[in-house]
Amino acid sequence: MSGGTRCMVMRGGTSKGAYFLAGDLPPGTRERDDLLLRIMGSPDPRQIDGIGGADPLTSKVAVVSPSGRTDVDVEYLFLQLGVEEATVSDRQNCGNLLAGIGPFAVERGLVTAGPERTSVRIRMVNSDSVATATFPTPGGVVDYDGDTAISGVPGTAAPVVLDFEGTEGSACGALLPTGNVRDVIDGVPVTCLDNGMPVVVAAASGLGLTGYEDVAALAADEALRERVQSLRLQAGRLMGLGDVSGTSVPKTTLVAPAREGGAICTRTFIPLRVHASIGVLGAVTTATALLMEGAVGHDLATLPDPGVPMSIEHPTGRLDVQVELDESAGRPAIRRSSIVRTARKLSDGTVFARPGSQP
Ligand code: NQM
Repeated sequence: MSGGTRCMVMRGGTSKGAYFLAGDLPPGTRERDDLLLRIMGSPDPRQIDGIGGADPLTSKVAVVSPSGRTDVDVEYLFLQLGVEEATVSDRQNCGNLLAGIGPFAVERGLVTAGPERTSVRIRMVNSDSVATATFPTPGGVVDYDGDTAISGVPGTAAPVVLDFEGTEGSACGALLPTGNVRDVIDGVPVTCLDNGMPVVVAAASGLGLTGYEDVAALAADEALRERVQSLRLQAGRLMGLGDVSGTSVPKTTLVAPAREGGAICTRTFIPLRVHASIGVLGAVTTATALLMEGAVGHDLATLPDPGVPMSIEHPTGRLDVQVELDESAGRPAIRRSSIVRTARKLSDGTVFARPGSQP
């Protein structure tokens, strides 16, 4: 057995992942990805011989390094590992694992904590955009405890405030990558948007659904899965992403009028598995669509007053996001996006990968 690899396991928002310093991993991408797959236990539906949790939301890796840029503290590369497939993708970002990056950077000594709270400027390598994470560090030590609750996580924890910059066109190069506010694919009106995550927004009714179905019912609907796949394959081309059959983006979010007092009700496919809630940047992108005149969902949403967070309902609760859109110049532009998450250190130590000779 090898000497193992230094690794911290953290819950970031409603996801869980393995956090590494880049310097603790092999420098070559092939060797790094091979090691990470063996550490997580992929490919295997149960990831039984690794530390992955047999779900895309718990088969995630964050690779963190000091930044050479003067306006940024650390670089964060997100890697989505397949569960049943031996895939490692850097084509999407993860706003949930992002919540753990600031605390991890302090824990590993990359950033010196302030006496009460610390703000860490993080370059999200996948999208070449920046997020500032602010979290409590009383006495210069990360405090994970607090009274902020987020849907999908039991109990409460310390808030991590995430402010995004430059998320427009994160993977597609433009906020409206097809050039249109609305397109029609397979007869279904959609809005294809990228404000941190490429997302295809469609009305649930456009697919013959109410939008309030539970996750199990949606997951069991084979015909729906095929329709979602057809939508995203065509949308992927229109969005300039090429053939997206083997990638985790774009996501598809189905929207319906809110029924719990929020702005909208959502059901999201990542890319075909039904999300238990909704991703952070996926929610930021969906909220952006709702604000846009003419976009799918705009007429279905109950929009809050400017400056008030928008509450996105999902299968296990709500996610509140703040997006400010500027449509004054004719072309929509993002003024600000932010969100509050929590994170928690679950373990810190050495992880041992299964030997490399196995498939
Ligand atoms: O959208 C799931 C998640 C995510 C990604 C996904 C995410 C985001 O819930 O920023 O956080 O969309 O694959 O962690």
